[in-house]
Amino acid sequence: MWDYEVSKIIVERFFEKLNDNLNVDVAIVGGGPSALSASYYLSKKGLKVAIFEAKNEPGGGTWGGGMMFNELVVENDIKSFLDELGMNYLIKNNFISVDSVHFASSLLYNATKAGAILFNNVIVEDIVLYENKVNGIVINWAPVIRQKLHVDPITIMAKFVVDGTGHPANVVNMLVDRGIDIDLPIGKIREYPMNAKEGEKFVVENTKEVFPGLYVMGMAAVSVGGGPRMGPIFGGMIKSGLKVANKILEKLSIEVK
Ligand code: 48H
Repeated sequence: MWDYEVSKIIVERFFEKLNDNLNVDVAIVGGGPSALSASYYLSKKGLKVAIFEAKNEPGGGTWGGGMMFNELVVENDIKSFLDELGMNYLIKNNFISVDSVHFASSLLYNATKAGAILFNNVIVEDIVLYENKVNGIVINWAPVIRQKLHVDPITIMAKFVVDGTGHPANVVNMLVDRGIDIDLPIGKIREYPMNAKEGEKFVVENTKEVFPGLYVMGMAAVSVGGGPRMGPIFGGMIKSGLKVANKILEKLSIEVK
């Protein structure tokens, strides 16, 4: 009875994965490029990492390159990271050009190959807060949220939660909306107009713990810090993900590169 066996394998394996990830070291919200580079590195260092992505297709804003020209640019100084991940690319003066579909799929392959578990079609709708520290996330199926079904969520406990939700900084917003005191340098969540060079620097500088137990990376770090956007250059996203990973490893006194 193949039909029975196929369904049984899927159901059993999915619930094994879910059960195994109800309490993780790091819960990463969003499956964009910063999330995938952070997850790759943290998993490689032996941490239990789960990524929660609202869409069916993880990868965030990488797939479409710039204006659907499916090529993107990173800075020369992350060449060794691309090499480590086995990516193909072309060097163009100070920049590196990478096929955006190849970039997205390489990040996804390497993060999951290193051991990170990715739950797609799952929306993080809230955080778990104990004694002024973020201790986990609250999840539900994306269709439940989109269809506005009255179905309660479940929780994932985590030592560290990382907001990798991109431009809207959705996780940080969950604190701000409640009026919970959080360090916002310009008093609100807002990104500024395009300035690629400044934006690339800003995103890395503003990758940090913004509230006990909660870190920001990628475009969420730009919006929370109040910095400029940078368009289809993605080196800063990778560096931001790696910086968050290093910050978490430092907190756990695990040796970093
Ligand atoms: C689950 C969620 C939730 C939620 C959102 O936007 P992303 O690609 O994230 P980054 O920051 O790693 O990369 C940003 C980059 O793609 C980009 O947009 C750049 C460089 N822009 C520059 C510019 O000038 O425009 O991915 C975030 C992911 C998405 O896939 C969302 O679906 C997901 O997070 N997400 N997942 N629960 N509550 N909110």
